[in-house]
Amino acid sequence: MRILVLGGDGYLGWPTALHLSQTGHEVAVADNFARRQYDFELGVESLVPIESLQTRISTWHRLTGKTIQAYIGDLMEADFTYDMIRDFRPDAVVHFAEQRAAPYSMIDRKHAVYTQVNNVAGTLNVLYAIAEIDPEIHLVKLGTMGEYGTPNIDIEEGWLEVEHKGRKDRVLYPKRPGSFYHLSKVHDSHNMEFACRIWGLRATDLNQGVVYGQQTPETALDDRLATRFDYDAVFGTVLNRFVVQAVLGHPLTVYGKGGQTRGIIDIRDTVRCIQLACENPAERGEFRVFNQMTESMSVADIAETVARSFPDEVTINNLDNPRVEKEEHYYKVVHSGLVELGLEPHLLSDTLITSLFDVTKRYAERVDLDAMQPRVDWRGALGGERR
Ligand code: NAD
Ligand code: USQ
Repeated sequence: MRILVLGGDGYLGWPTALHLSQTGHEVAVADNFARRQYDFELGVESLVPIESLQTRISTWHRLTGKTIQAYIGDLMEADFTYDMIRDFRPDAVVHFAEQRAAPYSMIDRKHAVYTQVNNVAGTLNVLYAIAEIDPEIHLVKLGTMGEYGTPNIDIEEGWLEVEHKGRKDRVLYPKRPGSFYHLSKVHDSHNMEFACRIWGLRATDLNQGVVYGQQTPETALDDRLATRFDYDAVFGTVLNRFVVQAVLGHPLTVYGKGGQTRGIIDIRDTVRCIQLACENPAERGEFRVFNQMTESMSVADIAETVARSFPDEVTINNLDNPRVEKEEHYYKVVHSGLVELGLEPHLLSDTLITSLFDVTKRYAERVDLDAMQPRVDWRGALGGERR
């Protein structure tokens, strides 16, 4: 298949592009390097050094003989988006290209507006381009488990059968997310469902849990193919942060009681899920939703699992929670769709955690300890930096 990976320079987009190329697909990537720019803005960088997109692509070509085409531009620019889709003529578009950090979206008004405009308008341009150029193209879009929030009932895969006053219907599962970033994904989901229902597009919304890990078989082939590994309080995700903290002897930063439970997934399963979604497209007119996670864990359990795998003393520090979220709640998620397509999950294991320790030790001198402290506070209408 011809697969266009939007956001192909990012943490997940790059390993996904390599995996799809390795499994025989014709791959192109697109990116505007916004992610590299946020690093400059925040004064942080990936723990693992990353090469330019051009070096990554030429290294892959030298090692495997496979070619990945690159489109450098912004999805907010409709002309760029249309020209790219006309030029590459993909069978599937995999869309990772959004601002993806909840704390970044909660810094202030400017960052909230940027996040929602970038994410929602970028996706609208993609939907229009597909509808006008070739409605057969399958859109595989990264959503998030955080769209659902933490409801007091089981979380279904995107849709809910309801019975109300004796009548039945199938409706989009109600959403109650926890940040302006997570809300941008809810808005995207509604726009995609509308485009499928009204224009007959085909789309898969992958509500992914928190990703952990840094290597896939393809990125491990050469240091120049490495993907980023963020540990700072804005872009670092919880398990990756805890591993870096454990190696450095820094207390693990559990927000509040740590009872908040999340769906999690290994980066090796992320790339496989995308492959499965592309190779088994949704039907024309179908808005298909999968919950892309493999297990649920509370933040406290994640901290204890990391601490247990570490030979030295690791302390756990329960910080005042800078976010507004339930720290004790029901959490039961249906996530069978991707397993039915053939996913064989890697569950969190000591081996994975130990391999992350090795990556962290290798680059430990690059860590900026100040970047570990959460400074973005959800409270109050203005959110903003903690002083
Ligand atoms: P990332 O920030 O590393 O990658 C996103 C890429 O998209 C970046 O390279 C960025 O430069 C690019 N981009 C952003 N806006 C763009 C635009 N307007 N035009 C062109 N390129 C643009 O993020 P990631 O961790 O790889 O996440 C990828 C996707 O997966 C996101 O949509 C995110 O919401 C979703 N997701 C991530 C996780 C996680 O734990 N990392 C979990 C669930 C869902
Ligand atoms: N947390 C801590 N300590 C930390 C960091 C986080 O206790 O040092 C807690 C948070 O309070 C939260 C949970 O861990 O309850 C997850 O936080 P996170 O920063 O790992 O994840 P989140 O903000 O939800 O965002 C990440 C990705 C985002 C993706 C989402 C999937 O950045 O792109 O959409 O995970 S999900 O959580 O399923 O919505």
